[in-house]
Amino acid sequence: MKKLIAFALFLGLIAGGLAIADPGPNGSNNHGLCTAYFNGSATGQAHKRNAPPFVGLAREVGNSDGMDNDGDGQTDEGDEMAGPEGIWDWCNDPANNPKGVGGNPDDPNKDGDTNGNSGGHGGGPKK
Ligand SMILES: [Ca+2]
Ligand SMILES: [Ca+2]
Ligand SMILES: [Ca+2]
Repeated sequence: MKKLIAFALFLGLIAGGLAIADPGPNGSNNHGLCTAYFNGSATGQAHKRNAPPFVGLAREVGNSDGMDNDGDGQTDEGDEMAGPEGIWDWCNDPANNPKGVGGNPDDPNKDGDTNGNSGGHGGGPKK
């Protein structure tokens, strides 16, 4: 219960900062979003990922990752959402999140393929 309350407060902090239209990463909250996304129980993570700030994060990543996330033949066309692996990569890119993912995050790339959408990009970090 304490965790739930803490999480609700945390979400409130995020939402309070950008109550208007487009929740999601805005530069100043990238670290908090990334940290919250990858911490907590599996159930908790699944729940919070439906919350607007995290949906916004998935959209932001999905529409800027150069991949056809929804498999419709167009890339980054505006309605794509990235899965945890893509978001993990984004959150670990210093250009997006210099502080990295805080807490004790679960690396989706090390825990098997949990969402089945990683076909085609399993080659590890590119650079
Ligand atoms: Ca994309
Ligand atoms: Ca697409
Ligand atoms: Ca599409």
